[in-house]
Amino acid sequence: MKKHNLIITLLFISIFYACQSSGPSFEERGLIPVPSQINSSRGAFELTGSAAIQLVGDASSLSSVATYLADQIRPSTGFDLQQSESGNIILELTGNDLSDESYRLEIQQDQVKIQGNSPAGVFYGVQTFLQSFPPELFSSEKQAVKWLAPTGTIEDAPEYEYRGAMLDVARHFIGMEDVKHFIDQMAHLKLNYFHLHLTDDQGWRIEIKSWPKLTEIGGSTEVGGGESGFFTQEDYQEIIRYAAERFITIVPEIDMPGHTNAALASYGELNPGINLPDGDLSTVNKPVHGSEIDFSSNLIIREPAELYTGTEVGFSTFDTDLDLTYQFIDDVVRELSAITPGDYIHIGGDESHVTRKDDYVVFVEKVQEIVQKYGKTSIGWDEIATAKLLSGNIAQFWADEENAGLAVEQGNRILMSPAKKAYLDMQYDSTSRIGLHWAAYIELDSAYLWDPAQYASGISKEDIFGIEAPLWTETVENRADIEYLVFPRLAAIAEVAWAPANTRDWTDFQARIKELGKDWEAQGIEFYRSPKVNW
Ligand code: TNX
Repeated sequence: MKKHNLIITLLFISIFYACQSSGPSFEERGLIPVPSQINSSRGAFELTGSAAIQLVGDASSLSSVATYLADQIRPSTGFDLQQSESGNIILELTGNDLSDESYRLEIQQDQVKIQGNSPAGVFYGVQTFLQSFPPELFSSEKQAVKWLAPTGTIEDAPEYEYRGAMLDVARHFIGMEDVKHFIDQMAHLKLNYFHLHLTDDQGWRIEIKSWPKLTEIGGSTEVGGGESGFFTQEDYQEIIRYAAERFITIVPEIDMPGHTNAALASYGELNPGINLPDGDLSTVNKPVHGSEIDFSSNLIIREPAELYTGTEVGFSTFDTDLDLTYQFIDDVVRELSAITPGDYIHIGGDESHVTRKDDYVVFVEKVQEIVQKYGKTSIGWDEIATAKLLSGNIAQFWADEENAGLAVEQGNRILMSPAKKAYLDMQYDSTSRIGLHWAAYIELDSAYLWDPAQYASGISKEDIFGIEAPLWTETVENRADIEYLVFPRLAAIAEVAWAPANTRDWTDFQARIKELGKDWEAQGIEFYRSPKVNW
């Protein structure tokens, strides 16, 4: 009889737990980037049509987060979440520190609470909350699914302040809808800076009203000579707003003094043709497309360069001795700064192979001053550290450890984008249908398995401003190409940037990315099925 009782009791206990744990745990939901701390309780929260959002704290600064959450949930569930004082999904601003991106997410059976000291923190809590539901949540069409999220508490904060991705819209122009799609995915991965590579030899993609031919002529073509385009200043501001709603700051790049053929094709008067080493014509480089030199009089005849649709670079340069060059840059930086709310302007500075070294240094120093004059801080590729950097300026490490070291020695911080790990345009392996491989083949495990603070000698944790994954588009023409190279690797880089190295684990990531893959499938994203994952 006693034994009988025990069996019945055990039966009840197991039925109780079976009912409680009616959904997967957080661990099984595949949260990426991995949160700092997860405490699972065995239960589930069910999202239903009667759910509503309650704002606590400064409601005005949270209302855009609430709108975002409702917009994300509506298509797949059909629920139209309203704001209500008794809502069971509570978004709470617990402090007033905009630089604090941490959050706390508590899911109970009948209530959800997402707290942060800044709206960004609350927003990241919302991202984790969304990832806690079945993948169908991310579908754009209504799904017949029981919307269960596991109960428990998550406390989380990012390791690095700058977590970015870059899109090269110069080599191939990438239009508004694809840019927004890219931003949407960045937001899901808690990335907060979006670097737009707006100009290069093959195209100038941002309208500058005082120099209209930049886009009329310089924006008229792209790699391969296909149909291209550019962003008007209004388009650009639409991107800024769309990103800002997702707590993403735009970093616009004007690449110079090299990578400037599109500008030199638009305005012949800027085209040096040549860097004249005072009178010594024997060491003169060949004129840059279009301009000519009259060797008898030592005179440069400035003509527009030809538009360029190839992929080899390193042949173009601004004339670093020409006053007009700096007037031009002043106009560009002035117009761009006026429509860029973020702190940073990226000044490029890479691969200026036909600019003489001394000229390059003078140029970078002058351009930094112009950027500072308009209230912004410069970021530049690691070569800029060969110049004297202004305090607070950032060097973006992509290839040269020595350059990055020069920046650290000057007391400047580093944005880590080592090409061998973080370049999204590198092929996965020799069979990848697009991509380059000059730096490395980068399979998913390689993109994941590195620690920015250990990667390069002379760069330690305190020197690192953040991590960025650039997508160069020499071989990328459309959304399918973008998706193939960016996913799943961007998720790996996002976790490298968000989670401390000692909380990351490749085996665990393999299991979680499989779940995230289902979210991508629900959105119709054609990601690369890396053989490193059992999808
Ligand atoms: C190097 S990275 C470049 C780009 C190319 C890229 C291709 C850097 C600062 N310069 O101009 O698009 O390689 O991977």
